Amino acid sequence: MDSPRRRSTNLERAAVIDAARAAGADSVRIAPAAALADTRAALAAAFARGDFATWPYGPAYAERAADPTRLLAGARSVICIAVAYALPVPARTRGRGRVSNYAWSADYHRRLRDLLGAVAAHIDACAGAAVTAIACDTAPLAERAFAARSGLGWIGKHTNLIAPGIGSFVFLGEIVTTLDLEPDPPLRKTCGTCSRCVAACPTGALRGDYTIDATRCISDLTQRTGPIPRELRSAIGEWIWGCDLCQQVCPPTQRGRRGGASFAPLDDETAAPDLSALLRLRSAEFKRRYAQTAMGWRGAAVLRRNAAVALGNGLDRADVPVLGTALRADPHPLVRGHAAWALGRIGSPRALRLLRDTQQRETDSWAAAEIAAALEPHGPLDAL
Ligand code: B12
Ligand code: SF4
Ligand code: SF4
Repeated sequence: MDSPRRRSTNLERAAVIDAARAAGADSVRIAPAAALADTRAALAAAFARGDFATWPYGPAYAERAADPTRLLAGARSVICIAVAYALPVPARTRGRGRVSNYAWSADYHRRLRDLLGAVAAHIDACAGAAVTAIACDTAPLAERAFAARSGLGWIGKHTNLIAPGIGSFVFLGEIVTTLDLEPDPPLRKTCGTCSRCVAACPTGALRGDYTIDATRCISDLTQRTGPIPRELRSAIGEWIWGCDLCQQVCPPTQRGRRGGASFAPLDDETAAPDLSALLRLRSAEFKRRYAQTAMGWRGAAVLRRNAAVALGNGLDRADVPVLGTALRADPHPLVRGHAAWALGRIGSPRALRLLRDTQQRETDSWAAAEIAAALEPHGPLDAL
């Protein structure tokens, strides 16, 4: 690799792919780094529709994400890698929440960064110069679009990249380089007439035309820091971080390869947390148990809020006392307000009494409004 700008030989291309595989990539393909005009337009259209209104994305992000030369001046190639992470889902048990498979083990951002960094360092050493930049989730790069362009997979109606033989439970990562590596062709595949993911989505986030209203996606709802819109709370079910429903029903994903043992849950509480315990989670325990996973970036109060919603959806009167304690004593109005909603959803006489008793004492106006809303009659559930 004496001249970073010339088209690589097959040997150099093979060396890059071998290095990525040796570092742990399950699949590696290469795309040209030329800007993707149709992706820029697709991103801009999605942002204009408000599909990503909860994210700080706009026209400037669309420009940057569609053009790898914004990440690395003179970029010629994007080495796209996929790492499989799917493992069998624990049996569902009453009182336990659901966590998306991607967040069960050590945070994938760090793992992918290590993998990509090792390959990039190898390429730089061979080139005798710094010719790489890496991206995984945090850099402004349309990762799925470049992965699709490289033929790493195709984008399904659930909007995730589906890698042949592996499915969509893959993390993506990219090494952008000024090396001119021989690119791979894109796959010519679509979902055809299948629309199982669209039917499986409980919030109607998927439109079926390969776009998503991310503001309705449970993955977004469980990760945002503010209140979850009331009308979407019941559709969240017991998910307390992320959601896998659209991928679990996806045929090529069901047939796909499993991830390695290092993606196994850190412990039972990580993959299927006890919801009552999660509702009482405090900072020290949060740091010990969750800070090293992908659930670690929003803090303990967000997980307590999510536990409150999941307990409300469990409709179990046995959970009224723990929700009552959160309603009266949680330090965060966000948690108190969602606990109020959960008690209203359970709607037992004791739950309603707790709401009434707390109503006058609540000092936060948003939480007080939640208590008032929870005490309003809400149809058939009142009869439970
Ligand atoms: C913001 C974000 C989210 C948001 C929005 C998700 C979304 N669908 O965009 C939320 C919080 C909802 C989310 C959820 C999840 N995410 Co996320 N997320 C991202 C992030 C940081 C940015 C995505 C983005 O820019 N979205 C904006 C949309 C408009 O752009 P896009 O998806 O990149 O590209 C679409 C369009 O541009 C269009 N498109 C592109 N080119 C073209 C060309 C033409 C002609 C047309 C018509 C369309 C078109 O198709 C693409 C797919 O829809 C990426 C990392 C990254 N930088 O890419 C990870 C990423 C997409 N997420 C990932 C994962 C794992 C997830 C979850 C599975 C986690 C979970 N289980 O909860 C879910 C999946 C939910 C779902 N059904 O999509 C992986 C996806 C892996 C894969 N196999 O595709 C990524 C790539 C992270 C990574 N490095 O591995 N995520
Ligand atoms: S992750 Fe869940 S909520 Fe989001 S689109 Fe898929 S099924 Fe719908
Ligand atoms: S479930 Fe069907 S429509 Fe949805 S992504 Fe998978 S193959 Fe495509």
